[in-house]
Amino acid sequence: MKPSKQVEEVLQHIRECSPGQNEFYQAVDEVLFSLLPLLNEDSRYREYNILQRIVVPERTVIFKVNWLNDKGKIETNLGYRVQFSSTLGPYKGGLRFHPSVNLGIIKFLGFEQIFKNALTNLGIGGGKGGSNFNPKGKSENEIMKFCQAYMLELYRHIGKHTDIPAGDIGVGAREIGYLFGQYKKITNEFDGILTGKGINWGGSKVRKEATGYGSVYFAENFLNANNDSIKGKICTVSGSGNVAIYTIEKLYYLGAKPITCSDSRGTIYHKKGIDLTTLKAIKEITYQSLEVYAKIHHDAIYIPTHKYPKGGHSVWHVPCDIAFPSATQNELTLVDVKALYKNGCKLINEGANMPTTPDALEFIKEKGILFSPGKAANAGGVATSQLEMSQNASMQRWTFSEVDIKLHQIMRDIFDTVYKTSIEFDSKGDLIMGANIAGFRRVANSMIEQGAV
Ligand code: NDP
Ligand code: 2IT
Repeated sequence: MKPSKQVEEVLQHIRECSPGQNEFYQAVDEVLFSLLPLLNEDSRYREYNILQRIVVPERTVIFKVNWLNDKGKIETNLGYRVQFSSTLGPYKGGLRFHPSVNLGIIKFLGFEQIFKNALTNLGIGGGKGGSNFNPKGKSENEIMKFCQAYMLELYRHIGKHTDIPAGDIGVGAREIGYLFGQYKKITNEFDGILTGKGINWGGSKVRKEATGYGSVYFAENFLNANNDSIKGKICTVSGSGNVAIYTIEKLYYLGAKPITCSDSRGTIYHKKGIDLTTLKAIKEITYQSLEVYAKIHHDAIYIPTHKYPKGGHSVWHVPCDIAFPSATQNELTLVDVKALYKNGCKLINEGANMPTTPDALEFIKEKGILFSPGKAANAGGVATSQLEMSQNASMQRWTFSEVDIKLHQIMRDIFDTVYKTSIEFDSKGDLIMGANIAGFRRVANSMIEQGAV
């Protein structure tokens, strides 16, 4: 059977077996189609049925989470952990707490995580989890209660050699703290079963900053390969969470000017540059809306979502040299990318997971805009999680600069691997193909070596 036919069969099959999982189909479609040059060249992947096998998670856990709200009422949410692939190491990937979470979203994230983790060249498999719990508007006590109830079930599925969750949307240092405390209470063991832990109790320096810093390091490598650099660039960033904040911080360190950020209610455009101290205070300490930013900085413009262009997001309509989508999936649409192109944007560097819609990706390829896929550009977070595991296992504590130097090197190596792979398959500069093939090849070859398990 021709590889293209086989790919189509697998895509058809996942639609029949797992109905309604649109984000999962989107992630799988992108990966499998971009593997065609490799599949045409090497028949082993077909002989060993790798495609059919790799799209099925090794284990999917779905559980009920009952917790007591401040009024003493029991609330119920769904909890998930999808343990997708343990081929390269224990399952590794974040937890997302957001009302939009469903099985299809967790599966898309877990699927992407397999290849991202493979690209780091470290020993980590792929997994993802979370809940449809909405942290917005909840008290500190309710968040703690929810985290404890969630861990009361999750604890039996994780372990330092089995599965090591971390943060993602809605799960930051605070939630990791409550989750860890509960795990320790249940098991009576102080174990490195989560990453993103507090610095005083087993966390690693730079883990908080790692995804954002790593994303900027990746962009710098890509620009350098094109005889350019970050210095002096005007940058638009979406989101205002963990990834966005530390992308903005590193952009300033490297002499660029980040002029936007956004949240689920609106966008801030601050022409003279985003004030990082205000942003951190609003998003890391008081957990407020970005509207507050514009009340503090009168020269900043706040655009609420109801004023966004039809089918698009205002953040991408501000002229820039580089765009850093760093909020969520499908946040950069065809309408948006057309505006970026018209305004002369040179590079789109994905900090979030799958932020670009498929039609926007087509347009990007057609126009030859430089593009860094998330599974390569945002891999600095999970890579630094592995550095945290490594410190926990060896009972060491590395300094900020020791970890940062390692992160910097890992991002360079990922870029080199992805870039060289794109050249190997005659698509110089198509880093989507480079990332998917390089990640897949490492996992698939290892699957063949490990036999039918
Ligand atoms: P945070 O929860 O810290 O921040 C998320 C940001 O995105 C917030 O500003 C949030 O706004 C906004 N956002 C979330 N969902 C939506 C939505 N549906 N519509 C509009 N805005 C939205 O998450 P992170 O910064 O950790 O994650 C951001 C992205 O990066 C995600 O795609 C995540 O999967 C990815 N990622 C994260 C890594 C990490 O280490 N944390 C590693 C690699 C990738 P609001 O506060 O209003 O909800
Ligand atoms: O998407 C991701 O890579 C993350 N949310 C981080 C995962 C991790 O285990 O650090």
